[in-house]
Amino acid sequence: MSLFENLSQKINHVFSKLRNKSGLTELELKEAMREVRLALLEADVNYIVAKDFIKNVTDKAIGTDILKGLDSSQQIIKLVNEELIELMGSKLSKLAIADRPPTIYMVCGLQGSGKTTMCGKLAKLLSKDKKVLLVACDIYRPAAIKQLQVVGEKAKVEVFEMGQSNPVKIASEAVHYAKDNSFDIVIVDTAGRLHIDETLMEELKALKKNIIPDEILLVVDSMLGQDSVNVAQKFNEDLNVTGIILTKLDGDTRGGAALSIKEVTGKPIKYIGVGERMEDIEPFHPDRMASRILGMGDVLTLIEKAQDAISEEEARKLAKKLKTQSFDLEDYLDQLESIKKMGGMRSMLNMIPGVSGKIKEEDLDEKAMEKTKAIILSMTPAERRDPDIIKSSRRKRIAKGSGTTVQDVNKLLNQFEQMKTLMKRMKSGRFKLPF
Ligand SMILES: Nc1nc2c(ncn2[C@@H]2O[C@H](COP(=O)(O)OP(=O)(O)O)[C@@H](O)[C@H]2O)c(=O)[nH]1
Ligand SMILES: [Mg+2]
Repeated sequence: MSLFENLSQKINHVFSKLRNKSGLTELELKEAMREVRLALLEADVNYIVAKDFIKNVTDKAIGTDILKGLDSSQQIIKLVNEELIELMGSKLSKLAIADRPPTIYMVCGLQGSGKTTMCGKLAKLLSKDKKVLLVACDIYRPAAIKQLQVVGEKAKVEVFEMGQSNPVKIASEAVHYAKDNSFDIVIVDTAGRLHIDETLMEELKALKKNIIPDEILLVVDSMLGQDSVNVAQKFNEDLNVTGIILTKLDGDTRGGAALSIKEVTGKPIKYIGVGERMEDIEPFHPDRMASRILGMGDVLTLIEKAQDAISEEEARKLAKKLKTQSFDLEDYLDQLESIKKMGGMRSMLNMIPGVSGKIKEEDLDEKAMEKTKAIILSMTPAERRDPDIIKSSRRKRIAKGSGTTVQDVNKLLNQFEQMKTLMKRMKSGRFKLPF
């Protein structure tokens, strides 16, 4: 299940009942809002937040005369959308940058919340145009230092470590090192505990006092639901954090944290983690998130992901191939890779308006994609360029080489054939995408 799928489905259901009705009574509005409130609570939204939310929308709807209007249900959806956006912080909140480098980000949170992974993701993202240093201040387990090194390698950024010595000392040395070696950004990975405790907080406070970070980023595991909001509140009281990063929003979290945390802590969500890979990070755009919740998709994020996954050059080449119909299995393989880079088929489809929330798990077999890849990789370049030459004996060889069956190979070749036909039709204008 994807993020907010349930909430999205429920809210859509409420509004589909109202659709095509001209004018609404106050009672109908209140009944609909009651259902929205239940949906929010089921998504694990803090109950006070949910209550205020409903009150705001209801008051606004009654205060204007949209109930009498022709498209009142559309107007109410618009109100809900605006209220959702406001709830999540109105607009994108960017990371602060110091006047004089290096900019220092201190990353904190409970153990297992995803701090180390997030340090790597941020490092990779920011290192596109900045020189980034990762600092290992989680010294209590040697494995934690090693993990940051692995993450640093994946992100291709340098990792500063001094083994298991004092975290405050390590951090200050790291900042000196960063100054001497003209790093732009220093990201400090800190230790967490399974539960908030005073020792942890004291250590973080000492660290804060010493390195004076430009941002204290609190990493919060969204799977904790309501608890994540409590954790955030406590960290914020003690450390006065500057921003929140929600992780694991790819899992079957109900998403409530994303909707409550800003309202409860007053601190903006800056980024979200949507998977275990270094690329699985998104800036948090409240308006786009609201759009996803209401099943309106998120085309902008989709486009950005596509831009990250394929270069402009590649995109141009692909467009040309599609035009001249010289698209072959080699290109098909490239496309599968791009889809993977973009976070997989499911996350992509959920960002398309009208599609989100309508896809069933069984329709999207990501393993099938891996199988397809294996089959194409077992073909010779000549076969990939001209699949027509793949007759029976070649099919057997390919099946064997890819650990699949001849039926699997047949299926792939048929699919590819169908896709080409589809492309021809799209080109001749006889086929329109459903959205
Ligand atoms: N599905 C998913 N897993 C994540 C995400 N972020 C981190 N993880 C996983 O959560 C676990 C704990 O992460 P880690 O970075 O070690 O947490 P730390 O103890 O706070 O440093 C690891 O297995 C990560 O792969 C995310 O956004 N999505
Ligand atoms: Mg860690």
